[in-house]
Amino acid sequence: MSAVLSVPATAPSYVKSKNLKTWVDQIARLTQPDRVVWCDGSQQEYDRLCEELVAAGTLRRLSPEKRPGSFIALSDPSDVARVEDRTYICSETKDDAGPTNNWVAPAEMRVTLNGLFAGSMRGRTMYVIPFSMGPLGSHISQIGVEISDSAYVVVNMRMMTRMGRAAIEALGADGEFVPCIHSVGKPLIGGDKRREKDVPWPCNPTKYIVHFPQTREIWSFGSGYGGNALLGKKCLALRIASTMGRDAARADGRGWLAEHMLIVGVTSPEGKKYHIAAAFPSACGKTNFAMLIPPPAFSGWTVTTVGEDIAWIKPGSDGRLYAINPEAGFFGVAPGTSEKTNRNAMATLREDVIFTNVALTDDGDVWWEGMGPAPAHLIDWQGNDWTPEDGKAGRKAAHPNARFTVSAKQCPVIDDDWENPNGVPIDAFLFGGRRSTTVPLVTEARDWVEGVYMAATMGSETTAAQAGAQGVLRRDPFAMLPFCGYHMGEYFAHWLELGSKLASDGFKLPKIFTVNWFRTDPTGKFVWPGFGENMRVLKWVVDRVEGQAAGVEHLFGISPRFEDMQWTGLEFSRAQFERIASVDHDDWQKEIALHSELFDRLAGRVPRELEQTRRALQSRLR
Ligand code: SAT
Ligand code: MN
Repeated sequence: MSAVLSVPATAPSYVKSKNLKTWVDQIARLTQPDRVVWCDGSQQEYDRLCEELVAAGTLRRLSPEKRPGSFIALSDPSDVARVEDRTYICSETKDDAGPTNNWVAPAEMRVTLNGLFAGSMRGRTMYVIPFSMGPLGSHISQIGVEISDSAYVVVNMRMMTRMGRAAIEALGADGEFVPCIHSVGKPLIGGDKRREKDVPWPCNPTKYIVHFPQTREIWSFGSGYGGNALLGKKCLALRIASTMGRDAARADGRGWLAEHMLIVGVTSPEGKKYHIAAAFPSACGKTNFAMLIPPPAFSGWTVTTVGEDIAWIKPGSDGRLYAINPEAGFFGVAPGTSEKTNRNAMATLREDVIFTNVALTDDGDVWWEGMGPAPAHLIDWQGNDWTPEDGKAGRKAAHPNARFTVSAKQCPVIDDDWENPNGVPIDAFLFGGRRSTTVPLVTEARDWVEGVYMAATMGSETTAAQAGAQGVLRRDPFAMLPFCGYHMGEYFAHWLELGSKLASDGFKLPKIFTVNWFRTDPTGKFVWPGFGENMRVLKWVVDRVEGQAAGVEHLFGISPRFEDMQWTGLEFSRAQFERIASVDHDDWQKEIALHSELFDRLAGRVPRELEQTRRALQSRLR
């Protein structure tokens, strides 16, 4: 059982780190909780907290027959996605954060945060949540400790990370940890007079998601939603870790990469295994791609999941780049997931899942748009009655950014090496945005610089994963726009420098490709079937890695012709292929203007090689 302690917090005897104890005391003095609980990560603790969350109305237990061990949470309607405009990188200088991040001077932000957090946990329990990003005790893992007043955060963190006593033991007496402070806000919500215990999803209209890269601290206020509240994920494993990887380059001349990438293993019928890391913006199908089931015509090929959201990538001692998945669970988008689109995800979700903002069926199960035919009656994500008539009127039963939280171990195609502390060797990087026009199905970069250019200038139409308008085309370099913890121009330079350093050290660098599954026809329908059929693209990619597939050079890289891809088992005509593979000069004139716009925005910090690549592309267009 976890230790329940009164304030001041006496830590359990297995906590050896003085720094940790001092910091916990300090935060308890600031936030003034009624009690402090050190989380040990045990099953009993998880079960007890789930019971408490059920009693508080935050969680509802699903049918033990239909969905054993599972729960549904319905959030406050104002707290359903990451809040990018409330997310800050508080580096010493504004220039360090760069023009794509919000910045406030650290000292000023500390004053604001101290004001918000002072007494913010009064009447509440403060949980101390130790966790490891990466396998426990591995040399490449990072320990974090999240302090939170949300039990929902505790139970989600237990699935998403290696959480509890073992992380404290890995920290030992002198280990370093990333301090993460999270509060959903003050007990009285938004000025109304309900008691906190009557509010099933406490949160605050004021939200701040703040990173201090220099001191490697995270402070998050006001939101209980995944990416804003589970601080090991985007905040630590991407924003803080990306700065760690850059800082490491200053020390060893190489450094490493923290990327918004899934990692898959692809095994050929001959038994040769490849590993691909692929970056897509949030809610663009990373989870589906990570669990891809090859179509029948590809019998003998298997795809296994190493990770579905984040990759940490480091140079190995054998001249290759290795990637690990720092997470232990999946926080995936539910809508659109079905037996047809992602059978492996559906199998992963059979039991022991926390669903957030999906719809509840009358028999105690879950439903969401895209799962299959809608039942005659549901409780929607806002707790209201819902019938298919409402659906026809355009009211969604599940929020478009509804999520599932589940342990990666439950995935039927989890890769044997998914917890290998050395990671897996990467053969290719894929970068893909959501583009209804312009960008062809797949293009190989001719070299590292051209690949970095493709990734740097990537655009994507926005989704429900971030608060704000959907379907707006924006530049999302490397799918890292909301997740890079320092100046984006410097991030490009880090990629380029790592590549050239490793090349001169005799490394075999992964090939770089850009992909787009999302081209539409004039009626707005996707032309490419996607999902399992993406195996056809994967095969072309691994054949290119082997030097075995043909393609043609065009404006900005090499793409397959119709006859260069395998079509058995799919009715897909040359004309359809043309729709998703064409490179239109007028479209590319407009596209390259958007590249220039991005580079202008990063004024003076875009590496020379990328400027040259843009100019070369421009002159080929003329
Ligand atoms: O909300 S999360 O950041 O955890 C998921 C995502 O938007 O990619
Ligand atoms: Mn993501």
